[in-house]
Amino acid sequence: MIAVLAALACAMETPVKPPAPLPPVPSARQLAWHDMEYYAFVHFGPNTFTDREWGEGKEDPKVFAPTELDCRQWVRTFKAAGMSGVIITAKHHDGFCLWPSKYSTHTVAQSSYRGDVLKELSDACREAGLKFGVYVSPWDRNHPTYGTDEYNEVFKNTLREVLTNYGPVFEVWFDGANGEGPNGKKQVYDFPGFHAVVRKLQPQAVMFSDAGPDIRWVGNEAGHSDPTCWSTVDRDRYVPGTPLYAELTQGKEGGTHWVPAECDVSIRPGWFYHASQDDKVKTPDQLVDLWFRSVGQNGSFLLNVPPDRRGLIHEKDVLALLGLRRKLDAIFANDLARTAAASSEDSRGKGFEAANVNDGDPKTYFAASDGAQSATVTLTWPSQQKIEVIELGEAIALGQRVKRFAVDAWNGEVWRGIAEGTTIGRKRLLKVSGTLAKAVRIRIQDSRACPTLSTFRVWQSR
Ligand code: FUL
Repeated sequence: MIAVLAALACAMETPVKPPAPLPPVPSARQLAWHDMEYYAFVHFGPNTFTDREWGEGKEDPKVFAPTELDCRQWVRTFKAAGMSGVIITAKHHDGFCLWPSKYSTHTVAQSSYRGDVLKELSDACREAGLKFGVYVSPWDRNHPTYGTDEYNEVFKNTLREVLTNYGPVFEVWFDGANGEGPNGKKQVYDFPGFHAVVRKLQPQAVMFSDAGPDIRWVGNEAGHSDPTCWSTVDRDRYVPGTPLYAELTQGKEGGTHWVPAECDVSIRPGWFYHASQDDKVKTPDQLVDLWFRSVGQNGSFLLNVPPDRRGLIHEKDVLALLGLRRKLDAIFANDLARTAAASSEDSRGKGFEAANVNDGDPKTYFAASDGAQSATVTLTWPSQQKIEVIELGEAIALGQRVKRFAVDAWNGEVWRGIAEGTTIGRKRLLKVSGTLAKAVRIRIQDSRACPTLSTFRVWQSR
């Protein structure tokens, strides 16, 4: 008897082990990137002044002539909009460098503007606490060595400049476009060599392309993923410039590598500023919709906001960005889950209880027992609530697991289905427009391994 009691006491004290990770899992740099969620894209260069989208590289660099360039105005705007960072076209396909590169004669140094845009922007970001990232186009329609092996060395040297002189870089954006150079030749890129330079100089930076290695293009330039969105793909099937569109949008269940989706889109029809598009800036409502279809579908939202010929973010774009912020603040006004009692019969034990989903701490999570492929977590209030949005999130550090789920509401008498879906991933947002409920529950119906849930929020809007 005593032995049995002792064994029992010992069993009770033994902490419950966390679920084993389900590979592939995100790297530390990818986890940090996931948390950035929403950041700005900036297309700026000679195209801004020639009214083009793809410059030919033959433009006189003097056309680049912003009259009131103020990167602090950009960063102030992005910060007020709630963005976490900026990625700028340090070099677009026309080859023009926004910094005075030693390896090109087509740069700000030869332009009418003699400053260093990368320096101004990276300084402004540091002051404001925003992260700084760079788009460096491998395709270069200006450089005389393009199409030869020598160009790969030139490109590595330009990367070295950009990655050494402007402080920490959170993301390096490699575009997939690969056309002819000034000599009509195509380039065979040394991507392994480019990647090695980035890893050496900015080990915390994630690299983007339609083949990763760290972050993938979402397969469209419309700013959304798919309601089914896995952070995994069979990465080795991809080479930059040969996208597998549908797979990029949905990812692949059971894919070999963790390469999450980034949803890029412009706030205007073009990536560069065109005065003729001043009346075509996306509305706050359109941007809210994209928020739900990017951030709310396990992606990040990379929203392009192109500076105008003054070198400022145009008033109309500022209004749209602040309008989006106001709407998001109103939608995500009050997390009712914080006042609910969380329960589940499926917890794997101490440390992994249902209460971890609504404690406001994304690091703690609910987890089911090993071998389970389903689980239910319920939030209950003493009185009826009116709810607009459900937010779910998995403990993605352990891998993406959930394949199918449903959400139900209890009106005091019956449970009624209010939402259902496939994947969850880092964040899944579900609109449930004014549902009245005394309790809500998520039923995870299928999962690749025992399900985890770090977040279950229930938003009341104002
Ligand atoms: C594309 C480029 O060709 C466009 O000019 C733009 O930079 C967009 C974000 O990526 O592939």
